Amino acid sequence: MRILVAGGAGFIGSHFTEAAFPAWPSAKITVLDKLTYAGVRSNLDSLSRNRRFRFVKGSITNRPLVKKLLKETDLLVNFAAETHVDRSLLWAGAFLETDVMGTFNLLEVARELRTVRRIVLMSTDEVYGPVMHGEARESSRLDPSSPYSASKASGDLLALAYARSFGLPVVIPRACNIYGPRQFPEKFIPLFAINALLGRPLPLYGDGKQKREWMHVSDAVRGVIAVARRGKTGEIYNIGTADRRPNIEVARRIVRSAGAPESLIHPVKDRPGHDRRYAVTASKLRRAGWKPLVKFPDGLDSTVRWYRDHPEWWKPLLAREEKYFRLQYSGRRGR
Ligand code: NAD
Ligand code: TDX
Repeated sequence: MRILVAGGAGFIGSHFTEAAFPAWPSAKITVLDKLTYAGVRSNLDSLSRNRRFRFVKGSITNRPLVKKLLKETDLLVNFAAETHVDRSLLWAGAFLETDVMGTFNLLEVARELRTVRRIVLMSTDEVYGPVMHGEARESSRLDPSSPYSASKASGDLLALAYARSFGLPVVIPRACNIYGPRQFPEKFIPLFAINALLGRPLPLYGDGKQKREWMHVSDAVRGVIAVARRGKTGEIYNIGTADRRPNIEVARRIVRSAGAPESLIHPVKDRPGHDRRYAVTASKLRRAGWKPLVKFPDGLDSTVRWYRDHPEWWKPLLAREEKYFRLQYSGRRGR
């Protein structure tokens, strides 16, 4: 068994890669990652002595490189993507480049070679757009709001077309919001945890009543492994917890967990096109034997603790991305 994990130096990809070694005990695992601002090579340090592991720096858009790697791959799992909604509102081009054209490149090479036995393309519940009532099913209408979610929806549609037209063995997990250690500090939970620990303001967008469905990264990884093993070709599998909470509640829990005062929570100007609510039903994957195990309050506390105990991980990233944070937040005070 040979596995290629694209985007394996990022948040979910690095947790998936660590879990893949015990899940596929004799597999050789290669990570392909471009190491964009979001890729952190040290996320894979625990594997550096593992003889079944190899790291290749490169892009999923690089046709010859992808061809070389896919020739020796049985299972492809793609996490490589531009992933932050706020950045997609500033610079959409990179999202089309990787999330659409990168996905197209993986599909084209796999179609040409015909040797990859399973292709797992990680996707998101954001492709359904705001779900004001009830829950999105895999068959629900796509209604993306941001350039990020539109790019992910485009990648999904291409992949489904390649499964139908060419019989490519594609499966698509669509996950709700994921949190846990090593998430890049631009995202809500790590950003708020770090700011609370530093005694800095927590920039809550709009009225803070937007709801997100939260899942610990360990449950997400088990979900992706279940889809890789038991998913049917050409099918989508929602991965979710049904645990939905307004952002303001999550912000309050974070400050409490960090031992900071609630007065640090600062309402700021809203995100344009901000989806009010996400909700998915994961009953299809539950029927295949998966269920989430981590309760949100426990997962959140342990995540805040991880950020408190690992400033050496996030401090250099904050410093390197200072320009982004200034651009994103400096003109936002008050809502
Ligand atoms: P991340 O931003 O932490 O990591 C993305 C990784 O992809 C980085 O290591 C980056 O260097 C790499 N990458 C980017 N462009 C690349 C390219 N062209 N070629 C090779 N590597 C490239 O993201 P994440 O949160 O781990 O998300 C991983 C996947 O899961 C994405 O597809 C995302 O859409 C999806 N997803 C994320 C969440 C979430 O809440 N974080 C929820 C649902 C789905
Ligand atoms: O500073 C902030 N203030 C704030 O109020 C940030 C960064 C976010 N928020 C709000 C916006 C959202 O309602 O918190 C919520 C979560 O925001 P993000 O962490 O940016 O996540 P979201 O936009 O929901 O998208 C995430 O989940 C689905 C990931 O970033 C995507 O990669 C994934 O596909």
